[in-house]
Amino acid sequence: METAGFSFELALSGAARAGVLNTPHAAVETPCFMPVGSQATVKTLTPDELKDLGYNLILANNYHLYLRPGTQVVGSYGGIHKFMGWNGALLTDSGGYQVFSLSPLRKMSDDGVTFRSHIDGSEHFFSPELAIKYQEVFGADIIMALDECPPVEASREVIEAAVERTQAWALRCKSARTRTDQSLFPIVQGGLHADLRRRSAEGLIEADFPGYAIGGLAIGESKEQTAEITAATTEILPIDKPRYLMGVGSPEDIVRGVAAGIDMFDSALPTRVARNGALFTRYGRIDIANARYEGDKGPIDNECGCYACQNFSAGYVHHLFRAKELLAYRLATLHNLYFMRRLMTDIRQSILDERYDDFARSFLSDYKPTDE
Ligand code: PRF
Ligand code: ZN
Repeated sequence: METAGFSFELALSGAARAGVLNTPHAAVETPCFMPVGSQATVKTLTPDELKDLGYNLILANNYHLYLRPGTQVVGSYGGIHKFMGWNGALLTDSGGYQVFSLSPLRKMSDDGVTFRSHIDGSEHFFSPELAIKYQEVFGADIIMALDECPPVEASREVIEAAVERTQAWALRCKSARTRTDQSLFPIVQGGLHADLRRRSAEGLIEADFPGYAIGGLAIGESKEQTAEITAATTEILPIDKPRYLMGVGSPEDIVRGVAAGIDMFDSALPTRVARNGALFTRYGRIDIANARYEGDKGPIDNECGCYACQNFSAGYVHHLFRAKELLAYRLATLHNLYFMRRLMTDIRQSILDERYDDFARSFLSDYKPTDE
């Protein structure tokens, strides 16, 4: 099925790629980072603030919104866009991964997955068909196939079975579609096994989708393993379709992911760590709650143009965190999302200027990662 209003144009493509992802609600410059708004809100910010930061594609989640407020409720508003007052582009994750990471109990079969709500313990069932049905009600521009994401340390047999099931489910998701204005991306699984990644990718490519996601990474393996498997997978994926690395990530992981040919990223990390007082700078994260910022008259980051850095001192933001004032979380989120947006703009420009290798080398030598 062709998707109305959707196309991907590559402006420049070596290993690292710069392009534009056209969706019904926005033309998105890639590589892009998508802020996470699982509950139909990017925590602490309004849609206007996200737009002002330069974002026009954000993520929401089928699992969370199906459980609360419920598919019917969101549907009664006409979908997530209208429900949350967001007129940019939207992507919903299918919920496969959240069932694994959040549900206290689940039972997988070829039919689908039975799970318990992490909110009230009630029992629910997702099949590939239902995951599509709910995502069609939610109305995102890009929707994801239901997948099985086993733990990275699972046996080869378990991961191989997940690859087969994820493949079968992707085909069922494709057949279950009734809307023509949403693009469906399937998800490559296969753990850390290069041959299973290849089998997964080749099977999905055979079925021809408008874009491909890489799942099952950034779930506890080393950063070297993430980079290696990502590169081994993008090598197989078609050049002219967008590639989305799910749940990545940190600034340094994104810089490496772009080098491996990734176009789209999402992660709750920048917004989550912001609410813990961890603020990004070119040299790594600072902990604004640290005593050293008490009374500091300078900005959080003197290279930053964000609202927080332009209007407040580091010492004031430190005080807000110490006092657990709500403005602390807003200012920190504004700062980290500004940083991510700026990072993606710099990445894209350096690809267009054909100097991405230099950019990545210089960024990675300045930026001191924090473990998390
Ligand atoms: N599958 C889905 N969503 C995801 C993942 C996955 O494997 C990951 C793994 N990093 C993040 N989000 N459906
Ligand atoms: Zn700032």
